[in-house]
Amino acid sequence: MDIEKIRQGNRRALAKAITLVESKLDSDRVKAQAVLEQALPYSGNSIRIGITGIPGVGKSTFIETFGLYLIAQGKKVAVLAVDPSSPLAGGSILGDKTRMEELSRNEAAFIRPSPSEGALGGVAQKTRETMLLCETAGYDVILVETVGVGQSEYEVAGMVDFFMVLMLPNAGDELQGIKKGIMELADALVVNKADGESLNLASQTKRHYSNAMTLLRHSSFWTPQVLTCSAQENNNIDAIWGMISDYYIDANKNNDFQKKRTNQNQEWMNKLLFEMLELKLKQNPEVKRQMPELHKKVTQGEVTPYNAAKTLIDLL
Ligand SMILES: Nc1nc2c(ncn2[C@@H]2O[C@H](COP(=O)(O)OP(=O)(O)OP(=O)(O)O)[C@@H](O)[C@H]2O)c(=O)[nH]1
Ligand SMILES: [Mg+2]
Repeated sequence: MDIEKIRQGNRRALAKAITLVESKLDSDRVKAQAVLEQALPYSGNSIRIGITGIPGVGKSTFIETFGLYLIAQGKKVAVLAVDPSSPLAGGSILGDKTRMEELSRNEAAFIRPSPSEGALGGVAQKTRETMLLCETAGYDVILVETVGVGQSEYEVAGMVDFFMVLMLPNAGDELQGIKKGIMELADALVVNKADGESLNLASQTKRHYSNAMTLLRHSSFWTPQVLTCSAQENNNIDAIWGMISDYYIDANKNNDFQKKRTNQNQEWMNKLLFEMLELKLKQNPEVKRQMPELHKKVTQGEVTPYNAAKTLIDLL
């Protein structure tokens, strides 16, 4: 694998490296890790932005408009997706490239649909690694899209610098199916579709969430913002980039930017470690052999659950 070609912005080389990273073969995994270690010194120079929201809120439309705006500012933009709902290759998010037609045709944009379900670390692992490759290829802004249902929002929040939740303009709609936990992770709530007849409603919704947000715990140097925009009419998109730029400046003041990434990496490493441990345990032939027997003994009250677990773990 030619890291130089990736660095020069060769799209084919980048796509090839991503395919390697996404491969399910154990032999490819080893190769992929070698490529990633070569890429590491050149990665990290981007701002990573997570975008979530319920189906239909306008994520794809927003990414099209926002991505084109960033490109007009001279940025190179990569769009990745974490879509746990679609185990089929290709995923469903970003499948609708029609909503990102102009962006997908732009030379300064790189759009990659969600990988199919991965082994260790799942889809999130592959997206993290793809992100590093995109950075090596010189993409300045990485947009990671996920649909706001399930667990993937938490995974995306854990891999980006700035996490944004798109909302619909109808206040009172009990947080619009967005869990409170997600609100706590959000660096910004953006009420999309603030246009036409929804303009007033969007302002009301903004006030509603501004109030709601002040009640939430936020363990960060940054005070989450609530904004409105229209992805369709290209309104207030510049304000959103302005906010993220402010965040970047704030985050760099006390080295919080790097600290956040370091924490994310360490947490991820620990998560992988436990996953690997579990896998090793499950694959151990002696564990496999003794497990059913021990289950039975626990059921029959002959062995305590503690001792049964200890017996198995001691086999490793
Ligand atoms: N009025 C208005 N409509 C919008 C805006 N943004 C998106 N839409 C419309 O809302 C619908 C859904 O937009 P998408 O961008 O596909 O939404 P999404 O969040 O990507 O949806 P999923 O991919 O299904 O999760 C489309 O019909 C868009 O044209 C906006 O700013 N204003
Ligand atoms: Mg979409």
